[in-house]
Amino acid sequence: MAGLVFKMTDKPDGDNDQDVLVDTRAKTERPPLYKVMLLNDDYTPMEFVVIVLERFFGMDQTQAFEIMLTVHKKGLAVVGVFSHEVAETKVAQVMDFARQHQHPLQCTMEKE
Ligand code: TYC
Repeated sequence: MAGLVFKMTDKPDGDNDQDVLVDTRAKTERPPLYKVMLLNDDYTPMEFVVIVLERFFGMDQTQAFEIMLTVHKKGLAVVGVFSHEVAETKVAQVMDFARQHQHPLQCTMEKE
């Protein structure tokens, strides 16, 4: 990484007035991450939410029950943090599964 480098424009007279500052530092930005959240509602059965957390978020039954209860009591909980593409897939999978079973469960994503 050379840092900031001055580069002279190809002027025959070589005057400095039009020199250009070129930033050659390596970019270290990581892609943004997205929180996937489940929202509480009054109708989706607790057992269904536990299944969702096991099936789509790789939780064991103890973890899944705990997070389900957090959503039930607090209104929502973050159930995972993913790249944009993976987060979108998780949200779509949960929403499809809920729709198939006619439950109003809502799953959303938000930039971290
Ligand atoms: N509140 C629901 C009930 O009492 C359970 C529930 C938990 C629903 C979490 C949605 O994301 C949810 N049956």
